[in-house]
Order: sequence, then structure tokens, then C-alpha cells
Amino acid sequence: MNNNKKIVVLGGGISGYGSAILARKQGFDVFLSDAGRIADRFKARLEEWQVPYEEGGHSEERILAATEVIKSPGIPEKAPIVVKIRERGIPVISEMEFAGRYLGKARTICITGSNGKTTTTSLIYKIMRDAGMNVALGGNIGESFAYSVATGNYDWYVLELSSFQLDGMYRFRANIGVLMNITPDHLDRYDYCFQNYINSKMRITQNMKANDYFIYSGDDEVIWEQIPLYDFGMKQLPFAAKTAVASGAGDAFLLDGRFTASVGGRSLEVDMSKMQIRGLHNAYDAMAATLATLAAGVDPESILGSLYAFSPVEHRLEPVKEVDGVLWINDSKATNVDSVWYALESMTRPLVWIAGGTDKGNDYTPLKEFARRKVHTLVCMGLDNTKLEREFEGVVPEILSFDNFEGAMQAARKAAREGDAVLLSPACASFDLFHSYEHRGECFKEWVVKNC
Ligand code: UMA
Repeated sequence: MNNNKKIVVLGGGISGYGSAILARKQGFDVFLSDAGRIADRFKARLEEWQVPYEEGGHSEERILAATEVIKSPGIPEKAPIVVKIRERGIPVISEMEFAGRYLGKARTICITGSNGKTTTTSLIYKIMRDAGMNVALGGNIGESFAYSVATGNYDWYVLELSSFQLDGMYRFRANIGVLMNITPDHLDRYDYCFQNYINSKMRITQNMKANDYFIYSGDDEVIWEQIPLYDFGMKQLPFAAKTAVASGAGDAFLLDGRFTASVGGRSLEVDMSKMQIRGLHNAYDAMAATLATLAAGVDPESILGSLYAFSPVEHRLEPVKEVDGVLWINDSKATNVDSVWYALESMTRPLVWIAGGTDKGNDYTPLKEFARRKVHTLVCMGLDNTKLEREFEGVVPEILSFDNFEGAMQAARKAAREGDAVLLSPACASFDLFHSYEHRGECFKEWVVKNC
């Protein structure tokens, strides 16, 4: 056993099972506890690695005997068991912090932000794989990072990080850190205080050293306001389309649909019209990914080839089908206001807009101008639609409200006219009617294929 340390893993989902297996591999006394049900595939792996676990409740006595707790990111601080763990002064860390201790010589590229992080992470991963690098993908996307560390032997880890994961990170160091933007999200987990959420996002920079790179949006006012408050020693690589940015270490700037990115004297020029992903938000993603992979040493020609070959991420402005002149678009991944802002901005057709779900303390004001100009029917789809109805009354000519998926979809089909688009872009989490945003997107796509 490793140091007689008793590790308890809270939650038996993607994050938890991977952490438990890594802890086991490192020789710790480990116990996993889940308040709900653990999926059969995770149970099978826990059993294979002989990790003791429980489901259907948290046994307090055993959990409070831990020397360290690895908490799954979806479990809030307010959960009674977490409150008790904190009262006892037991350290609570995230999967990232734990797995980060066992990286050896491997390096990390970590991507965070309120929006665009999945596309940017996927782009970086593709560019590095195409270049033949030994790289794993993880974090708030795909497979568990801890499980990759336990079972693989990679040179690079490309990690998408949510604020919940950053919250439990203390000594973890990103060699290349990417901050896409900061706009209000998940405020229900941050005492409805935006600054708390900002502080969480800025943790991406903690522990960075002089040879590390910090890549960030020069157009994001919130980030701009934060930068002078920190005494950064790492190399800074800003990217922008509106604000003049220049850094000795390198930068990227978009002008007339093309951007030039350079890092340490190596550079490339990218023509956005040759990419399969479009719009300003995707240009930001491409600039950030280009800077990150230049910083990681990938050849500029190879980066260019991968950028032009990259296809859009599922559930993000994904065209599903055009039938009778109506284009159905799945943007289920848009779980916050800023994400929907970009979706509405990029729409060129009159819209039937399907929104709603679990509200996270949203302020819908930034969407109203686009909604006024582009949306003729808002279909609210959620258990409680009162806030959406109130906010968009008088903004959108027609508001229809449903507490179920089928009713909402039928109403959207009825409201759509030739030349319209039906856009599922909810601005809310999916947990009231669906298991996840992926599940919501799949249901939407299946329904359209079957019924339109
Ligand atoms: N649980 C308890 N006790 C509680 C509450 C929950 O044991 O008090 C259990 C549940 O029964 C469940 C488990 O905890 O079995 C779920 O843990 P989790 O919600 O952290 O989910 P994971 O499957 O471990 O996935 C998490 C991330 N989920 C969330 O942050 C909600 C995944 O991000 C991430 O990919 C994965 O860890 C690996 O790191 C998903 C996500 O929705 C994509 N992220 C949010 C977002 O993008 O908006 C932040």
C-alpha cells in the first residue's frame, strides 16, 4: 500500500471510475462511493481492478475516514456529504489534480472557457494526432483522463477543463493553457456571483512557469480586465479579431477572413473560407488551436492540412436535415447564453427557436436583439418555462410552451415555414427532460429524421 493513505472517490461516473483505477494502480487503499447507480461498464472495470465500491448511498463513516477525497465534478459543494468532508478538513481534489501527479515527463495542453472549448480541444487533438504525436484526449470530453494515465503511456495530454474541474486543482500545471473566453455560466454553482466563476477559470494559469504558454482571447473584456491583476511569468500568446494584440512570444490576428498566427518566429496563414467550420467563434477556436500546436512544436504545414480537414463537432450548430425548405439545426451543446448568442448571430434564415431546460441563473438580455430580428416563434421546452416566457414576451411574436419533448417538436414543425430554420439551441442544461446534452441532441436528430 502507498503511504497508508486512504483515498475515497465520490461519484462512479466517467471521472470517478478512472480516478479509482489510477489510485488502485498507484497502490492506494481506495474506496468509491456513488449516491446513485453506477453504470455496468464502470462496475465491470472497478471489479477487474478490484476496487471496492458502493452505490445507492454514501456511507459516512467510511468516507469520513479518508485522508483525501477525489470528488467528481458534477457533485456540488452543497451536497451534504461534501459539506461533512469539508467540516472534517479532509482535502478534496479533482480527477485532474490527482492524475496530474502521475504524468512523469508527459506534457499537457489544457483548454478552458465558457464556450468553444470542445471544438478547440478537438482541433488541437486532431492536429497533434495527424502530426504523428503520441497524444491522449480527456477532461470534460471523451474518456477519463485518470484512466488514460493509469492505462496508457502518452507524451501529450490534451484536456478540456470545466470550471468544476479547475476548482479542485491546486498544484496541477498546464504546460500550454488556453482560455477561450469568460461569460456567465454555471452561476448556480458559484453563489450567483460572476467573479467567483471568473476566478475559477483563471486557475488555468496557476503554477505555470517561464517556458509555459498562456493563450487567451484578446477580444474578451473579462479576460483583459483580469490579466493586469496577475503577475504572469509565462509566455503569453493572445489571439483576436477586434483588439490590436501583439506579443513578443507570438500571437494571432484575424483580418478579412484570414488569420496569421506566429509563435517564436514560426508562423502560418490560414484562410477561414477553406475551413469546414465557419463564423467568428470558429475563427477564434482555430486561432487558439493553431497557437497551441505551434507552441507544442507541430510543423506549420501539417497544422494547415489538419485545420482544413477538420469537420464540425457533433451537437454544435450541426445541420441535421433540410426538408420542405426547412433546415433543422442541432445546437444542443449550447447550454448557456453566450453559446446561443453565437448561434443566433450566425443564423441567416427566419427562425423557430427551441430553448429551455434547467436554467442556470441565466441573464437573457444579450439574446434579445437577435431574437427580435430573427426569431418568429420561440418554442420553450422544459419543466419550468416561466422565466423564458417572461423574458421574451414582447420580443418574439409567438411563444409556445411545452413540458415535454414530443409536444415541443410537433409545435416547431407546425410553426416552421419554407425558408426557415428550426434551431435547437437551449441556453440551459438538459437534466430536466434528458440525461445529458448529447441525449437531447440525439433525440432531436432522431425525431427529425423520422418525422420530417
Ligand atoms: N453522485 C454522487 N453523489 C452526489 C451527486 C452525484 O455520488 O451527491 C454521482 C452520480 O450518481 C453519478 C456520478 O456522481 O453516478 C456522476 O458524476 P459527474 O456528474 O461528475 O459525471 P461524470 O460521468 O463523472 O462526468 C464528469 C463530467 N460531468 C460533469 O461535470 C457534470 C463530464 O463532463 C466529464 O467529461 C467527466 O467527468 C470526465 O472528467 C460533462 C459535462 O456535462 C461533459 N460537463 C459540464 C459542461 O460541459 O457543462 C461541466
